[in-house]
Amino acid sequence: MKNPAPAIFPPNGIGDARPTNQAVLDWVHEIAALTEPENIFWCDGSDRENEFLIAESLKQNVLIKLNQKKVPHSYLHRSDPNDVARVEQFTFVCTPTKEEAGPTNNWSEPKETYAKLRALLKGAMRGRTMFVIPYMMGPPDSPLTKIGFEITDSKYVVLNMRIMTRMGEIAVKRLGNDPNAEWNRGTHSLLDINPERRFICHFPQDNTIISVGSGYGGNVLLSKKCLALRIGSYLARKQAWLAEHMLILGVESPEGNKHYVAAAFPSACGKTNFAMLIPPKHFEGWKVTTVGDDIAWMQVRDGRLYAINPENGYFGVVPGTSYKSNPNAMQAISHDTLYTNVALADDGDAWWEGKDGDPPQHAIDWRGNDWTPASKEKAAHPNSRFTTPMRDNPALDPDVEKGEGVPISAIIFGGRRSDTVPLVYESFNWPHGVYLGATMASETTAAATGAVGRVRRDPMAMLPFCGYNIGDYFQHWLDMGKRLTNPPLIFNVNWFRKGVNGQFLWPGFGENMRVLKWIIDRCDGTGGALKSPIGWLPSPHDLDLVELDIDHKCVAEILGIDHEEWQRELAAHKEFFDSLGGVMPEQLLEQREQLAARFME
Ligand code: GTP
Ligand code: SPV
Ligand code: MN
Repeated sequence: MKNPAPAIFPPNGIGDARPTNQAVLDWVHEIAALTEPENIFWCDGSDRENEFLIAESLKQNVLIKLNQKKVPHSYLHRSDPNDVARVEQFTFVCTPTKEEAGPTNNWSEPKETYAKLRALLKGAMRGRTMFVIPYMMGPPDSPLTKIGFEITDSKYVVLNMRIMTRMGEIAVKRLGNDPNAEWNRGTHSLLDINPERRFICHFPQDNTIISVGSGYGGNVLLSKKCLALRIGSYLARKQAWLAEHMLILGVESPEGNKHYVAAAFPSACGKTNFAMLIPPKHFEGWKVTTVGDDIAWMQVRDGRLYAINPENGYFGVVPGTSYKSNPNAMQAISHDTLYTNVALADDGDAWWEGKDGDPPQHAIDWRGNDWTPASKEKAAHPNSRFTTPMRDNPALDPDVEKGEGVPISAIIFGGRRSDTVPLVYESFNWPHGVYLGATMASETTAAATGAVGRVRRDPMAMLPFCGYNIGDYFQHWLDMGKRLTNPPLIFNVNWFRKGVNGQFLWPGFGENMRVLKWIIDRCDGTGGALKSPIGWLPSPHDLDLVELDIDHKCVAEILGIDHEEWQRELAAHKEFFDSLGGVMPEQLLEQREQLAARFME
């Protein structure tokens, strides 16, 4: 391969962490020859580089400076109004056969897709700078840690990747010079931010991602959903581990008894909030710590499941975040934070629906228009986000850098369900727990484009993120269970059940500690429960509800199972399994039969 034609930029020594691995260099040169950028910027992730890129972004209106007294080192980015969430309908898994992608993924043929994307990328970076971002997913000394390179023509992507991943020299070093080393190649170009030319394509067999036409979050921070989940899940099956859409938290009793739990909730269904939970006053001395808020990579060691958080920062939902709902997040995002699509108050502060205090009398909304409390439109987009380093979370777990990960005592599945699904219940065993995950459903949210509030099956919260055939994924979960001599217990939770008046029955947020406590008690063998057709259910006295202002009727209602609703639920499980065709593991079909039979007892 010849040297790339484009100049190195900037010339003053910033941004020159050049990869040393020839395979990476060859690939970068190939993409440069295709996209024809004016400059190549080899990102090193240094402070100096970051300051330079922020200054450039301010000049070019990619960022708006927030009031530095109120939110030091923090900036606002407004994405194109047509580009504010993940686009599941334009997300593709490009395996050689359609069967490998399976019934839940959009599939397109790899060769044709490469050709189509190459045509779109041809000359796409003319007159622009091409950034090469080396990044590492996972702590430096973990066997699960992966290396990726993202090529992008977006400064906003570089600034975000620096927060979300371990970026720069550290990744280049870890990869080394072995031409056969495993690393992910990610190419991103904004093109013209046209929804008709927006494609997020994954080539699992090639460990390759190509994303074009978007500048938003999960579409373009290729480390996150694309590598850590879609490509990650594909590699995980091959390499016998798990890549999951899960938070990881630690919970420690006043006596120092500590457990870790991992929880899969769909997008915008409470992972970040649960991971940063502050126990209510009644639980004085209890401590909840965060390992991760979105993604867990898990491996089997000595018959136990161990989890790492591959990320380095949080890309979290802003609306609803307040000192009341999530004080840890509020502290973390009070400085050194990139805000995307929130409102800009006249005093230069960021504002969003659900923030503490009164709304400003006037603000500029996420689209850049005037806004007042009388406006019909929201000031912040419902999927507006913060990007903030995990280091700034006051509740960060001390073992977040531990290479072997943290041992998982419980796995929790949960969706956003107005009805049917009780506050919490426990599976009878691992295969039954896998069934709970496989049949999870949730009301859709603003995290993806499309209708909001529609109940859909979202197995293990991975519907949009599983990089291969979902039937094989379920089988992989069942197989992993066989290797666990000391498996985590598996639970299902629902913070979002509503009463007849349409209000949430459960206060949620910090009060979820009460549910977490029961889960821990079950792990320790001390929690009480009743056997029900759907699993082990706490009765009201099994939950610690002291000092909780809640109606006894509400508690009974939220812990109850309605047989008519569950007949509909069972039918929905069948319908979902049927829609997957022949890929369903026999064992899960049997689980459904057994569940139906238990309702007949
Ligand atoms: P992604 O980053 O999209 O994967 O989302 P997430 O699962 O981390 O969701 P997050 O914690 O950001 O919560 C999303 C929304 O759910 C916010 O609007 C929260 O206010 C709301 N939410 C979170 N926890 C609770 C809860 O316990 N009860 C209720 N009622 N709402 C909650
Ligand atoms: C999600 O949608 O689950 C997210 C946000 O965590 S994004 O990175 O945009 O996918
Ligand atoms: Mn997520």
